[in-house]
Amino acid sequence: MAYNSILVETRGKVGLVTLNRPKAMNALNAELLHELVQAVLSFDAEAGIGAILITGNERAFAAGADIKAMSDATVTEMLTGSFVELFDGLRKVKKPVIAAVAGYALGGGCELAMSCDMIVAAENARFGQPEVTIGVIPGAGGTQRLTRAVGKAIAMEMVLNNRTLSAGEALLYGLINRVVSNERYLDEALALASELAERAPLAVRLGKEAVNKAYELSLSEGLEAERRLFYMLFASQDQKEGMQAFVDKRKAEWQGK
Ligand code: DAK
Repeated sequence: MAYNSILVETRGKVGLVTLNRPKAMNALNAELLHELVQAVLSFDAEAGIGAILITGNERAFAAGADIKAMSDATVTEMLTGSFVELFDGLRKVKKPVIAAVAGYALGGGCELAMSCDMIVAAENARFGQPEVTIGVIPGAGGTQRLTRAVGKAIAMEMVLNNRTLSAGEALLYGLINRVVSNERYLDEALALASELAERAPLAVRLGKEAVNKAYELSLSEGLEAERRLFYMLFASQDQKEGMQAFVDKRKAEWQGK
């Protein structure tokens, strides 16, 4: 499959998608988003792939939706456009998705990173929701995912007053998983993704589903959902293999069944 605005490759069991509009700071236009979602979903369907990594370049993960493409849009065009549906496409992904962020992750770029399951950031990463500076608010999950991640106080400052977070602040406030040097962030994210790709696939998949339930459900509903997913794993060969391997003091061999 040929793409214009992204680069796609596999590294072992990791599917790597690189946003590739460097001259526009990887601004998310319809083509890029469409290609991104298509590539991620096809990695999700590929048997040999266990985890997916999304990255940008050293200057920008993504500086948001493409303002130039959006500036003259009417409300009807925004309402009927595919931006949010494409974004929502990422929610269908069953395998773990990691964002490796260097430079700017602003607006839709920050929302894209937050749509991933984990974020590895370079020291130079900057996270922000600057929409207020162009007369709008976040529209792809920024006010919701950010508030759940960093809490109301910091989210209010970011959304209402364009406060940006350094990588260190983002780590402190719980937005990201780790901060790595600018030279090593991609390698580190790849190592994390490779580690995930070697784990029991069904347990990883249901673990992701269970954690995501915590966003949607009350505590008792979430606990109920978790329990059902937990029981379900006892129907898998991997549960038998994992526990037997522990008893035998050997490394488990996962089948994903
Ligand atoms: N869109 C289009 N082009 C962009 C861009 C963007 N978001 N960000 C940067 N660029 C372009 C610049 O225009 C410039 O292009 P040329 O002038 O060279 O042609 C090139 O990238 C380099 O940028 P700068 O010259 O500005 O570089 P600097 O290092 O000086 O500054 C910067 C980098 C990232 C701080 C700055 O470019 C900047 O502030 N960019 C805009 C950041 C921003 O405001 N982001 C939020 C966008 S709004 C929706 C839901 C959600 C959304 C949309 C729809 N629906 C529900 C339908 C999301 C909205 C957003 O994300």
